[in-house]
Amino acid sequence: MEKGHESGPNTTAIHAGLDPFRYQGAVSVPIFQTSTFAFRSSHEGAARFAKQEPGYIYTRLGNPTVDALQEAVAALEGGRFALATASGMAAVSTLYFAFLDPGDRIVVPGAVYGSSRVILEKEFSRYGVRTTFVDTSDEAALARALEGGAKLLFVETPANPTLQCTDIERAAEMAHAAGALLAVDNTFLSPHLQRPLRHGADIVLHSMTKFLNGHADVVAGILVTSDEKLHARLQFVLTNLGGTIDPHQAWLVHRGLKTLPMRIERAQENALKVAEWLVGRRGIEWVAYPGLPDHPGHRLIPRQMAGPGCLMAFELAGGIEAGRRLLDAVKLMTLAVSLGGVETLIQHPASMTHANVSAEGRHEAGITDGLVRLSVGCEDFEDIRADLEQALAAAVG
Ligand code: LCS
Repeated sequence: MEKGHESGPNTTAIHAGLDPFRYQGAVSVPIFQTSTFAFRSSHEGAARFAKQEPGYIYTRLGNPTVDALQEAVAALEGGRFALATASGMAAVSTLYFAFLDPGDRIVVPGAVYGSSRVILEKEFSRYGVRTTFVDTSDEAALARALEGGAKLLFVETPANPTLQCTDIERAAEMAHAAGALLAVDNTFLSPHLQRPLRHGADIVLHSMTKFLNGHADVVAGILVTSDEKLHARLQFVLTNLGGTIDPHQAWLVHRGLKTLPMRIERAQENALKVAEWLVGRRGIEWVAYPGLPDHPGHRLIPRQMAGPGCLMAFELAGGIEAGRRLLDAVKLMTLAVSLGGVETLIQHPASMTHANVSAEGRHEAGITDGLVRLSVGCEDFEDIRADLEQALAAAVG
């Protein structure tokens, strides 16, 4: 290939992290299902521990299958380093543990994944970490929240489940001016549609349970950065606290990753059609989807997002009762939490993913009781539409 040629997203997803001739020509990276690695001599063991010689020691500290996945995700995010974790929450808690000391302040949107919020309120508060919740899509409010300085600004964009979008470049400028690091949870879009490091974020994390794996069969997470010091800090905390990924889990995610661009493109095409079909339909109060021109996040396409993604939220006339009837009436769509798989999933955040957030917290974050979240998958659009149509008829008549 000519000098300076940069691989496209499909090529990167399929080939990054794989060198068949490293493993006897194996085109799929082998699963190194081993907890520990033998040393040829006491000298070699000591040299590996002292980092004087390369080589594996123990799977919590490093494993070839895990390395292949980390290389691939780092390449997709345009980052230098990645650390795969046992779950998305292991990535979030590693981030918090790595950078928050007693007395430090973290600024986060009220609308984040329920557990990312709850561990700050219930656990990190025990160590004297202070949390300020703010709508990070509102620049004036974000500037006020960062007054007086902070250690970490942690943004989810689009946010779970309200789909509020935050301008990453502005957030990075404001965070850095306040002396804070910017970490972005990129789970909702994946690196195929958004690469926060390019826009000034210091760290990107994912629940790989979602789009990166894409097949609803693994729980995993990852942390990506281009900063060697931040990586070293995250690695120290992750490998010592122990939220590392298992090689088999890593292999499954790596397999799923290869079709990431294709899955996202297909599901996103469906999502746009579903959102357009829902708007103005009888019984639908509003639809929140960044692909709709009236969504406040729409202005960030294509500046920071290559597309609006596959998630949307909508509110039914008749609130929570109508929402329950809808969830009970779906036939093709699956009533389940999680998102980002090939199958369309529907759920009710107030009673499910965000039930652990107080009613007041949900209210402030815009998570209304009647909000229904849809993760549109790769099925045929006409089948999704027909299912929605019959379920809506059952819910709102
Ligand atoms: N970050 C985001 C944006 C998420 O949506 C989730 C999980 C996590 C982090 C945590 O990842 P996990 O540990 O589950 O891999 N979100 C879920 C959701 O919306 N429904 O079920 C899980």
